[in-house]
Amino acid sequence: MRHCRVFSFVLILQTIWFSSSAQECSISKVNRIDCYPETVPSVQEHCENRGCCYDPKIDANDDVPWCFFPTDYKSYNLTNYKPTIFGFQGMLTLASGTTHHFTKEIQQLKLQVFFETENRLRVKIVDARQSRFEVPITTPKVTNAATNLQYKVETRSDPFGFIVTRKDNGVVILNTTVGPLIYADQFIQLSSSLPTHDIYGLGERRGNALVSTNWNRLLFWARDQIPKDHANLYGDHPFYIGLENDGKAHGVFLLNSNAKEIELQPSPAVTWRTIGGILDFYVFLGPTPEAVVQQYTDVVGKPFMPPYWPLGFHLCRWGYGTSENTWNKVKEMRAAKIPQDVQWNDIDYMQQHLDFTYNHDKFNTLPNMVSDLHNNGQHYVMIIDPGISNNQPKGNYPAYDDGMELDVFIKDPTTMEPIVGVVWPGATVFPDYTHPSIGSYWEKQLLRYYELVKFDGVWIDMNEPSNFGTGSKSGCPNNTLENPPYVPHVTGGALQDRTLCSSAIHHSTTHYNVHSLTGLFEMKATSEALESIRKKRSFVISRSTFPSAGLYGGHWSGDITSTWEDLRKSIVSIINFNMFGIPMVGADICGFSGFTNEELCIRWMQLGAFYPFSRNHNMKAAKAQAPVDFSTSAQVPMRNALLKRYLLLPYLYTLFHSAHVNGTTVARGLFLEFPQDSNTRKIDEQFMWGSGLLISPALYQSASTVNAYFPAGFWYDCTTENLGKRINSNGQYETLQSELHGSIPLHIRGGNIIPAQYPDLNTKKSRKNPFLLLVAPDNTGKACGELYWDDGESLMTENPSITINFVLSGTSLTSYPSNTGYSGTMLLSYVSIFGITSKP
Ligand code: MIG
Repeated sequence: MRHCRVFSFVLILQTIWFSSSAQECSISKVNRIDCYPETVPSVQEHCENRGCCYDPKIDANDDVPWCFFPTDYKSYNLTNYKPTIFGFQGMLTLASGTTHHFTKEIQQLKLQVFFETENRLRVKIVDARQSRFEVPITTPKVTNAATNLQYKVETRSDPFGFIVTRKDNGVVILNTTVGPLIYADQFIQLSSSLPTHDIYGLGERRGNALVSTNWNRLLFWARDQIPKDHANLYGDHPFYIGLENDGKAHGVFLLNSNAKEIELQPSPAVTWRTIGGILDFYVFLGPTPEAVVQQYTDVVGKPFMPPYWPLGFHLCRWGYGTSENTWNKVKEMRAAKIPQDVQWNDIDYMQQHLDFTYNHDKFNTLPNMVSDLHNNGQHYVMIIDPGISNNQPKGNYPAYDDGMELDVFIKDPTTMEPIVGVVWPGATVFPDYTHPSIGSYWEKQLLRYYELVKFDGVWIDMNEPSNFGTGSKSGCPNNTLENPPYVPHVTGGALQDRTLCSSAIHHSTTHYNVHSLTGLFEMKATSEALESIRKKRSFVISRSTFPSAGLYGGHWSGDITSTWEDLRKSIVSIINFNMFGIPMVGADICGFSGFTNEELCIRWMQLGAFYPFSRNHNMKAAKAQAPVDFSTSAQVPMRNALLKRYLLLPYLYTLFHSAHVNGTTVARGLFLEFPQDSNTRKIDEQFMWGSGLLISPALYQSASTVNAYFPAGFWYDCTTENLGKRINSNGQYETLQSELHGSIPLHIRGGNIIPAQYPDLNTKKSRKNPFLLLVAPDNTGKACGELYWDDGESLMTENPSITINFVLSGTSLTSYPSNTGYSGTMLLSYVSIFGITSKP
């Protein structure tokens, strides 16, 4: 066997020798840039037609490119370099005599480099002669170059490449001279070296927090896809954070909504590959990971400020079947004294799955249930899907009739009539959320329904958009949007799989360009409609998201399975969406599909009590999994975990406010908080709330202990069992007790003051209880913290609030109130100072 391999290597070398000069192609395997990303057998001729180097695969499972760019591959040359008021610009011209290796390569490009802030750089490459699709989200307009730049940008002219260096230590953040720029109408590719293997983000995906750089091809195209590894899931977030060796962090964001691949390579390097739009890169210099997230949200927008009530516990399921069953669950929760703020309904509340209707037969008491919720200080959220039935009797279904009148449905490219797919109600058409009239259309529908049922928030599902068929009921035309020269390796194999035709017509462009923006723009329409209907802060949870979605709502991680593996993986979703500027995120507690069991569900309730968005939800066929559906002994740890959440809600709310104002994360991975501590880089089975609270859940079957990592410093146990017990860590693992019927391990980090409030069965009640302070001194005896408070629901434009800073120093604890507009009563009744060794 061994012998054969050596023998075939000899043959390869010969092949290369004959195909191109050995010089150009002698690139070590690790450094190769893929010239033939298609899934096809390796054919020498095909590769050489692209002017690339050929090295046949010996092992089909080998990920090393068999066709790769030679070092002297001709592509664009930079000319007309010229400093501008915002940075510099230049022309990129396809080198003369270059044969077009990719379909419809663009002859001349314009390069614009913006020194937007001292630590934010933007590099934009567009067609010099005609405009191409650009993502219609609002980003900062910068016209003057910033000063005191933390980065340096250099260019190479022939062939074109750019190099971004961190000025203070010379670390090369990006160097695109490692491969050519390819810029064809439907195939754009750029590669760069990476200064580190420690790459985070890039979603939406299932996997570890730390992304592998071992020929790892990540896919981006919104898709209704049960979460599994290596698949493109519901949202598109082409943003990564890199942690450099010394703990500094940078981020790179490609603002592009077309179907994409981002391939991470072991040298390490990255290749961006998109089949439309333009290249529009933002580079963030940090230098802390949190600063990178703040700089990213400076571009895509700061997260919305949630009302207070969604910070409570949410209960949902698909298949309550009747409003009585739904209502009974609420009553059982109350009787069992388990906190609950919000009751939800899934599609079974609707009349034949029609949006903006409810089943007057089975859900006849729905309005009464909602009043009862409101009378008890609780709230109600229901699902809305994008698909609007097109086959109701005329005059009977305004959601369709209004849409036809306003002409807001996505059109079939062949007939120019609304494109028809199949979703829950049967045949449906699809609102074009990019249409200028969509806001008034959508608000009208929601308002009409609001007159029947006084919902408080909206859950938007299926907005990838999902279609049970492929493309449309009548298929898709055969054109270059449906069958592009290159199709990224999207799950399902084709762009139109489980969604609409790529060439379907939107108001000003094609589905090909805006497909992955559907969720984002539906979130915007829904959030704005809710605000104008309720005159209060909106609450929207969406399945599909895109950068800037955090402005309008939150996300749940979709149809995960009731397994221990998915329990563990849920933490990565929480961490990632916080990095994406969407901190209101959770996973279906106890799992969505499959059958949960008592042990798994107890563990999941313990963990889920610390999701920023804490909702138990499952599918129709699965058995009931609300806390009250388990034994009374199981309910004890579930209740206690939720009470602990409610205790800490003032801290969580303060973190959400800080996210809203500063763009910081609410829940974060340890690598984000302790980038200097290399032990944290792989950890994704623990996470933090802000920088003060460490959550170390038990995630394995039959476990009664957790092997938890503690970065250097003081950590104070915050469980009832061991309250105040201190760990003085040098950066070490500790084995923590976590009995199934006990508490989830929680630790307050020395140096923090956590504002808390006596818990209650919902936030309407808990908000009236006295506050407490949990004070955790660091090794110098100091601690500080903050409390943000307001009435929890007024629009932010008319919202009196108060911020109080707390400082422990020496023997005094001082509070410093600021912006004291809030006039409600706030009573502080208890202060707990940890780690005091002698009586004060
Ligand atoms: O085709 O509304 O992810 O949470 O329960 C499935 C029914 C549609 C998918 C959502 C899930 C929801 C379900 N929906």
